[in-house]
Amino acid sequence: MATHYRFSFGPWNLSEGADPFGPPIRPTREFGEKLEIARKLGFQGIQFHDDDVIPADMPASQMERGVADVKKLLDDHGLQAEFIAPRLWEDPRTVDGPVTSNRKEERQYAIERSKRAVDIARMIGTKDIVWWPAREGTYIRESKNAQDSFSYMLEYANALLEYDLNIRILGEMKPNEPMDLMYLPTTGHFLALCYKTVDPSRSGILIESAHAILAGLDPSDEMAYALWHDKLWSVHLNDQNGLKYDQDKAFGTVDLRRAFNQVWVLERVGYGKDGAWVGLDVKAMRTQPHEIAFRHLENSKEIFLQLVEVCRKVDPQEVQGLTQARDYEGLELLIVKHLMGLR
Ligand code: 3MF
Ligand code: MG
Repeated sequence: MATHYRFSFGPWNLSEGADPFGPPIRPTREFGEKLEIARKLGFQGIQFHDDDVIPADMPASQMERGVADVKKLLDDHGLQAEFIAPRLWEDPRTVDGPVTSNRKEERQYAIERSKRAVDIARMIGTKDIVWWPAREGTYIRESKNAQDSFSYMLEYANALLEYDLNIRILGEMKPNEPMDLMYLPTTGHFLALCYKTVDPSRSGILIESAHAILAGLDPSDEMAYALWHDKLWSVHLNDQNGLKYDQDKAFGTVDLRRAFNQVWVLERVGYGKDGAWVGLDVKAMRTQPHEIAFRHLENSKEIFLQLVEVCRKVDPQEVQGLTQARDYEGLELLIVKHLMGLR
């Protein structure tokens, strides 16, 4: 199918299947093998954490060479780097949420590590820095001053925006996990922060479907709201079965109608025609055999493209007629029939 959409995923989406209750169950794939899978499945981009590119402790003198090696591998596979996301949740210095930590030296670590991620982004050829503030929140409310925390988050964003005038920051908000309660838990919260930064024009949003669902919100409305602000700069499409742990299920596999609504919003504004990516953030089931532990990616992409087809088949005049007659029951049946392949 002819499409302008460009797709990406992160190397963590081809994982060994470990979960909090069990060890890895599949062998680790070499990075090159992951790129080969991306190419074969028709993806155009790879999302990176900073240390997916080079180790966090690689000396500065070796960085350029290290990043160039990865860039060459990407080029060889016809792939681009979509974004770099500083991994601010594994190092012991990040335990209290480095950006909002009560310790100054840890807040400093967050900024230094993220400036280095900006350097990596420049070297690998992307302007986009994704900030998932994984541990920026609290286990108990009394442990931090919330207002101070918001100021630290603003200072962090400003430090990066000022460090390199070409980069954009994309906030990827999530209401909980790993923290009990996270600061700036939704798109709307981060949007408000965007307008307070030193450069709102370079401060925007990446929306992950499951994160919106975990916040009890509808991902398509969240996307529409960010689009209305001209700030939906990327997405992490996936699905989520209720208010449980973050599941990262293949797109459209839990609630097809909800997935359709997201595609409908994106398709109707021509999302992606300016180069914005359709990013996936999906996890293979732990039961999936190694040799075919990429079908969650393949399927998510296929389901997205099929839903684009469904959107294009829905007759706008029929929708308009039903809307004008306020026959929303009729409109609902029309959409459901399309989703059942009966139209
Ligand atoms: C967590 C996530 C993360 C981010 C990634 C890039 C591990 O729920 O979605 O995936 O997407 O860190 O920001
Ligand atoms: Mg994500």
